[in-house]
Formats: sequence, C-alpha cells, structure tokens
Amino acid sequence: MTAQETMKSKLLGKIADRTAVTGVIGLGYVGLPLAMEFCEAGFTVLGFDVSERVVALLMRGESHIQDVPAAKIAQFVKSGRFVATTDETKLRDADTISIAVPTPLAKTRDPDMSYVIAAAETVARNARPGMLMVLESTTYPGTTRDVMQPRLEARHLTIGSDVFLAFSPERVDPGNPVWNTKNTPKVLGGITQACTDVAAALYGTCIDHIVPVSSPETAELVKLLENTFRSVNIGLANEMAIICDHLGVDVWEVIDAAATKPFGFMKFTPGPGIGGHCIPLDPHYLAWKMRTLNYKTRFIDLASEINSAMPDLVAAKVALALNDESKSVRGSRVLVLGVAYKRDIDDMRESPALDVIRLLEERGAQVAYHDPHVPKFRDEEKEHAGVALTDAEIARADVVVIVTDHSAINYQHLVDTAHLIVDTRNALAKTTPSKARIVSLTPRAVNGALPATAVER
Ligand code: SAJ
Repeated sequence: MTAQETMKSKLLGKIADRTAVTGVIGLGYVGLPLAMEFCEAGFTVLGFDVSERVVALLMRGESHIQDVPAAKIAQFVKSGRFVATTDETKLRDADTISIAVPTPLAKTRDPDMSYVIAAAETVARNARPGMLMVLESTTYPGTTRDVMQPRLEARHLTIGSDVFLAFSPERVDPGNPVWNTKNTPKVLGGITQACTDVAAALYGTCIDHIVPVSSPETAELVKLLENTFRSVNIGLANEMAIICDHLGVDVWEVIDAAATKPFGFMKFTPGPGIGGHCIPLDPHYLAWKMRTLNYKTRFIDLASEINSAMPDLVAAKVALALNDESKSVRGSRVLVLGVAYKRDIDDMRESPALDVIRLLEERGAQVAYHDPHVPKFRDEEKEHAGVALTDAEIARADVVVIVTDHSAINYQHLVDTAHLIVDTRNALAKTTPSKARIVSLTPRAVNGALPATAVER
C-alpha cells in the first residue's frame, strides 16, 4: 500500500470507528448545527470560534442559534463530546476540519474574503499530515484551490496524500421546519478523488444523502447556481410587477394563476426587494469572479439591478398613495409593518425594510415600525425601537406600509382600523374590504373583478 493509501485508509478507519476528532471552525448558524450532527454521529467534536462570547456561552450549555436547542449543547458539553475553544492550537488534535465562516460583501460589492483567508491561515498553522479540510462557506469558484491549497502546500503538505481538501456548500435554511443539516443532500467535491472519498465518508456518517461531484469548483458553482437561480427568478417576479403596474393588471392574480401549471413553472413573488445573507450576496461572488475573466454576468447584474430598485418603487408608491389624499410624504406619519428580511423570522440582514425606511425618512416622513420578531434594531446611523401595534398607533398613521408579511399580524383588524395601507407582499389578499384604502404594487383584482384601470379590451 502506498503512503497516500495508508494515510487515506488510516483516516477512513478513524472516521468509521468514530475515533476521529472532528473540528468545526465558525460556530454560527452553519457550523454549530454541523458540530451537533457530528456529536450525534458519535464523534468527539472540537468547535473553534474567534468569539470569546460565543465559546463561553456554548461551554455553559447555552445556544445562540435558533435551530440548536441549548439542551443538546449542554448534553454534549457535559459528556465531553463537544468542546468549544478560541485556542487555535487545539485544532492540531483534529483529524477533520470543516470551515463555516462568513463570506460577506465589501462596501464595493466585491467579495470580502477576510474570514476565509483568516480561517485558511489558522488551519495551515495547525495542519498536520492525515487531516481532512472541508471549506463550506459560500464563495467564488476556485477559492478552495486558490486560497486553501497553497497555504497547505506552503507547509509541505501534499493535497491528496498528506492531507485531503474539499469544498462542500452549506445549505442551511434557518428556521426551516422540514429541511435541516441531516436531511438536506450534501454536495461535495475534492481536489483529488481521495479527497472526495474521505469527505464523503465523513459527511456520510451524519447526513442522509451525499452528492459527490468531480471538483471543488463544481461544488462551489452548485451553491452559486442555487442562489443565483433564486435571485434571477425573484428579479423576474419583480419586473412582472412593474409590467403589470403599467398594464393595470394584478400581478398576484397573474402569478397565482400561472402557478396552477403543474409542470414547467416555479412560483416566485414580487416584493419590496430582497434581503438575507445569501440571495443578495452570493450571486455577486460569481459576478466578481467572472469580471476577473472579462465576462459580464448579465442575468446576475440585471436581477440585482431590478431587485435593489424595489425599495425605491415602494417609496414612490407610498408617496403616490399619500398624494391621492392630498398629503405630502414630508410630515406624514408612516407605520412600517414588518422589517425582518422575510416572514416569520427575526433576521434583519440586508433587509429591504432598511432601505424603505431610509428613503421615506429622506423624503421627510416620520417613520415608525412594528415587527413582532424585531423589537429593536440598529442601522448604520441609529437605533430603531419598534412600536406596539395598537389601534391608536394604526389610526395615527397617515399610511401603513406592509414590508414583511409576518403570520402573527391580524390583517383583517388592520384593514378594519387603518386609513390607508400600502401592501408590498399581498398580505391583505384574504381580507374583506373594510375601512382602509389599500394600495398594492399593482392594481388589485378584488373578488375576481378586473381593476377599473385594466387595459381596454
Ligand atoms: N423573496 C421574494 N420573492 C420570492 C422569494 C423570496 O421577494 O419569491 C425575498 C425574501 O423576502 C427575502 C429574499 O428574497 O427578502 C431571500 O429570500 P429566500 O426565500 O431566498 O430566503 P433566504 O435568503 O433565507 O435563502 C435561503 C437560502 N438557503 C441557503 O442558501 C442554504 C436559499 O438557498 C433557500 O432556497 C431559501 O433560504 C429558502 O428556500 O428558504
């Protein structure tokens, strides 16, 4: 047996009998659930994070991630199965290291690779023969080969024989009641076949369905295709809203009817723009990479252009709605309803509500917000505190703007109480007409009747 085969078979053996120590760098919404799955699979797990606060709370058996119960952490900390640390030298004891650190965009909308580079250097400083490293952070194609591999080779470690290196995209959807780390298929691609084999063996111990692909670039692109697909189709839905507004047609009725097609169609809906830490960001990693190769990724750029223009369109709708009441935006009181980036969560990252609020304040509106999941938040300038959704608060608003359609809101009571509502999410579709005048992104087909402004037949 060659040296490579020996190293590979030794590591495969330690994975099979669970004596391998599995390391996870980055104990956030991706890394912590993964660490828990490794614990459940019977491994001793070493979690590394740069945050003293996170490491301390985890070692107290507490959880900072909504999908990871504190009891599970406490159980594995107590049994010694899970240890969190900020001491990178402890990584030398790990046989495998999965890296799940952030990959944000810089202000220039270019990739901010600082976290990945820091993690790569941490791994390289503590790497030893026999280790498997798997990068999970969403990034541009080529990162594993161009950022991870050279740093390991600089330590005289040959990929595929001394150490094993792969990419495996994270597919964590926080709060998803159906899909979790264990039951979501896991794509992975290694620098060499041996790298792919070892990565597949590791993840196969705790994830139901493994999808090996032929290279890290393939795996990196799989993730980018998944989220670019969403961004482009959301952009199409938003452009359809603009088209329907010009034509005097209810875009929601069009989409709902199109969605009755049992094949060849997938429903996406227009809205006030796109938020979150994935969809607004991930496609820009691919666009950036392709710019370095002098290729312009037109679909990505156009979708981004349309999606990021939606907050302006919403602000214009609000201004028009107030104008129809002979009111100016300046001096009007606006109540924004729902600020999280999507329904029924508390995450504010890249939320379009931030842009809508800023645009309305810039036009002189007095903006308050209510969000049952977000009692307060800080933007670049100041802290915002939510207001209670009382009848008095609704009544004193010149206009209520539904930006995020949380399920917890009583929308019928809202239309019974408010004077004027701008609905950017079709949240009021099932309400019966009442006191409030309702303005949508497009004219609303109420009770099946075409809006008065429908195109002349
Ligand atoms: N949005 C629309 N119209 C749509 C769908 C979404 O305007 O038809 C908006 C949302 O309101 C939100 C943004 O786009 O502001 C992103 O929404 P999302 O449903 O894509 O949710 P995310 O950002 O949480 O995306 C995550 C991604 N998961 C991973 O990357 C692992 C994405 O791949 C998932 O498909 C998505 O969750 C999901 O399906 O929940």
